[in-house]
Amino acid sequence: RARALCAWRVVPARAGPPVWLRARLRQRAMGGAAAPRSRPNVLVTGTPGVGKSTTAAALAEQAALEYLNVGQMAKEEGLHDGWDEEYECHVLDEDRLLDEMEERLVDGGVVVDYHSCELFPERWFDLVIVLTAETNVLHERLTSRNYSAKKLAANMECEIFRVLLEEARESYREDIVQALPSNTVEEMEANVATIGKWVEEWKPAR
Ligand code: DAT
Repeated sequence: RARALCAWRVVPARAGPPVWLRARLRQRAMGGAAAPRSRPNVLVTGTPGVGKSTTAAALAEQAALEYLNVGQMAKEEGLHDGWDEEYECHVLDEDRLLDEMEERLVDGGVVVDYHSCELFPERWFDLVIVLTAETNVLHERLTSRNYSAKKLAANMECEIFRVLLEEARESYREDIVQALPSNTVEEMEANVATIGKWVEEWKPAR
């Protein structure tokens, strides 16, 4: 499967189970039940450049959620384990990252921003938003970043084949996964308003 390439990612293990299977095994070990929380956790995912950071930060402000940018957290807390030549990115220290995230997500009220979603336990999130952008829009946004031609092509392919949407549908209950277009500022504002309203109306399961 094509992969979104950004500065950070969990690189598939050369040996041993793939990322999604590691997530399932971890989930089983930690217990599969949804944790009781008074506010929802939202995951904002999608190919690099679709507008995750912009949207998630605006949503956090509007809905009074905590914003958690996974790549930034990995950088600030040194949660890395070297550099991967093939994927041109830092390799995340998956176990430490997930342990730290667990602590921050347990009480709810967090919006998480990351360009992959299969590594997180399913029970962490109440809503999974997959942002999308049209090819020409995304291409323009990504060429203004200093990505290699290879990285640019990999991310374009990832978007064209809706890899993140498929990954989200395979990793989470289908009724909590929602794809939203993010080509224009108007669309972004509408998305923030829609998700913000959903957050406001959310009630914990009894
Ligand atoms: P990501 O976090 O998915 O990598 P970003 O939030 O950094 O993406 O956005 C990439 C660039 O595109 C940035 O310059 C802001 C701009 N942008 C994001 N969402 C947009 C939208 N809906 N309309 C117009 N520009 C947008």
